[in-house]
Amino acid sequence: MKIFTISTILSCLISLVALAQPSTLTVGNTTLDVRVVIQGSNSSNGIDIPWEIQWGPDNFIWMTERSGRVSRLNPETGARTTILDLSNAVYDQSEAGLLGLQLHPDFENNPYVFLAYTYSSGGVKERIVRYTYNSTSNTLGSPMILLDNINGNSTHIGCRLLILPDNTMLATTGDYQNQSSPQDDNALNGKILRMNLDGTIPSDNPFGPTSYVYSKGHRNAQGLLIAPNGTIYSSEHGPTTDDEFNIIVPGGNYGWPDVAGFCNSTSEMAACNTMTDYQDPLAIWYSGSTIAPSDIVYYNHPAIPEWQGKILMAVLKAEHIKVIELDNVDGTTVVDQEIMFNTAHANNPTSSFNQGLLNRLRDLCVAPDGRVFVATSGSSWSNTSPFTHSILELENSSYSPTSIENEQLAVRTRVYPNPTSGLTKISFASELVGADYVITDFTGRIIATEQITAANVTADFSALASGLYIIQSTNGNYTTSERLVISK
Ligand SMILES: [Ca+2]
Ligand SMILES: [Ca+2]
Ligand SMILES: [Ca+2]
Repeated sequence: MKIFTISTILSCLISLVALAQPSTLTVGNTTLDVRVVIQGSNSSNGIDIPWEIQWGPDNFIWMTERSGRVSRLNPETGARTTILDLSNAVYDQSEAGLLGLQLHPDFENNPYVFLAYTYSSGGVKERIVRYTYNSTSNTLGSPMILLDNINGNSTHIGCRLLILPDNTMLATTGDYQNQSSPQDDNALNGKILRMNLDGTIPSDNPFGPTSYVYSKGHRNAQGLLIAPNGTIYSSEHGPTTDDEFNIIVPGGNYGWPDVAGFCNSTSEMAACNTMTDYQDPLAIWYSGSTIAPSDIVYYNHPAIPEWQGKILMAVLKAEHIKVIELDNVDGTTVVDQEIMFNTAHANNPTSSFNQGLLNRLRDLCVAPDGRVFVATSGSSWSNTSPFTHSILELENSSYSPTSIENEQLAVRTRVYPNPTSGLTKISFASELVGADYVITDFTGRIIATEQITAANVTADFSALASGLYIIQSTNGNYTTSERLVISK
């Protein structure tokens, strides 16, 4: 007769404890309600290793799972609809599978979904493919391969995608456990690649119009974001030390495999001296261990004031959300960082893992109303047990936008050209004529205030530095907020 041992019973109890999500979390003076939107189960409606979540213009969460499903998830009800099942096509193993997802920024007119996944074809490869969303059938179809035959592996395969304001797309590739690739300009691995949204190479790529390479010397970048000021940030997994937080510049060399973390040892400094445009990270975690940083997002909403204007990083191994505060001049230095929801790790950051309140965190997305959604991935590297893979909503339910904002009708402002550098045409809705318009930079700092004297005006932006700005105006029942990109 088989009886349960004490250790089995204990591990069951520990599992039960680990399953429970906290119902609230504290961020400074703010209390966040935690709600499980959907969690893993053995049924087809559960989820298994959610890799990417992105808020869509339809107010659904668009989600990949590593095993090969793309879904639209109703964030209010948790109902999910699989709109593409690539499980027969993807190579799903360890870190590899269906990974990155991006929606076209003008999805109403260009209903494209960009995916990155690994597949088997004479070894493991990875590809980046564009699908078209059919809203009638609620499915993705018409795949168009943008780039394939990139060398892959079961680990170190990158696959984070990011579409930039100039309608090009960045894609991270890992070193696929081949350390000669990151410094080889002719290899696609160990790089951040940049392509047009049809898969062609942008003519202004830094290594010339025949190279997809945007930056080199990467090991395995798993996070990419563009801040409102136009700066691109990335998180990257280090070997056994030195996870990195980088600013990505075109043509930059991020050092791997000759440099891990800061260029600070004798051999590293010798290597750095031979590199063109070597870039040191802004921060590392740590010189004696790693945390496994994943998705990064820029939080720019008053709903959680402690996080506004800061970068949130989902952390896998060390089980926390890291809040990164940058200097408000040009965002090139980390002035503060905070470990959320893992007191043990916060108290002993180089050695305490696996004690986070939310387990391993892989991905984030922010709703337009300031709610943060988190994709969790169980309590260990190999964890596949039900109910530990989830999408959680973090909401400050005591926050409510002022009623005047609720009643205002958002109207479009058209800016041409955009990006721009000098004289620029701005077309406002006629309802706004007579009101002022305000131009702010990414920190919310007011750069200029002008009156809207006519629906069509011409402005001279030649005095503005390159970066992202917001044109805003409010008049009675109407409001507008439009992005303005200055590129010189
Ligand atoms: Ca995301
Ligand atoms: Ca580096
Ligand atoms: Ca180093």
